[in-house]
Amino acid sequence: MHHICYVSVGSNMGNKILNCQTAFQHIGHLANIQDVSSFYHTEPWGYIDESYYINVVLKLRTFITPHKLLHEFKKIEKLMGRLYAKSNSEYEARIIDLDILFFDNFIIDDDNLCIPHPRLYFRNFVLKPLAEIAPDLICPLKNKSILKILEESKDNCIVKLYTH
Ligand code: PH2
Ligand code: MG
Ligand code: MG
Repeated sequence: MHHICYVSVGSNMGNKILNCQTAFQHIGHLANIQDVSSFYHTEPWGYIDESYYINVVLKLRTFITPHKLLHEFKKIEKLMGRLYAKSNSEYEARIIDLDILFFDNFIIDDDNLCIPHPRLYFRNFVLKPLAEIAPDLICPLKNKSILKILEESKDNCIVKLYTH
């Protein structure tokens, strides 16, 4: 049985575009990348940082379980040199961040994994690229389309299409 999964990819350190592309290569060994949104240049959400992010959303087709995918994503983040703070309650700059947004219409809420991603509704850096590739996707928790969730979003952080 295959699964369809949406993933948020973000970087705000070093060569951000290259970091995202390197992550795509690693992800390509775990899943078939079916779609890639545009790259977006985004204001840090939830904390103050001078370094804007590059954010992008992927659509994946995969045969592995959500927990296995999470585990593999953590391995990719470490392999790419991401450092983790002692505290996990504060945001900080990162080389790469891979977050599972949706996994089929699964609803998971355990110690390690929460799907749909619990903060996606408040984050235009996720909703804008996601709405570009999956406007009609229905969130199984809200029973609303991504486009509708984006329209109702109150986030006013800057999210701009990245142009070279
Ligand atoms: N990720 C965060 C916190 N804030 N802001 C932007 N613009 N992009 C991100 O990917 C991001 C963030 C936590 O993972
Ligand atoms: Mg994140
Ligand atoms: Mg993360």
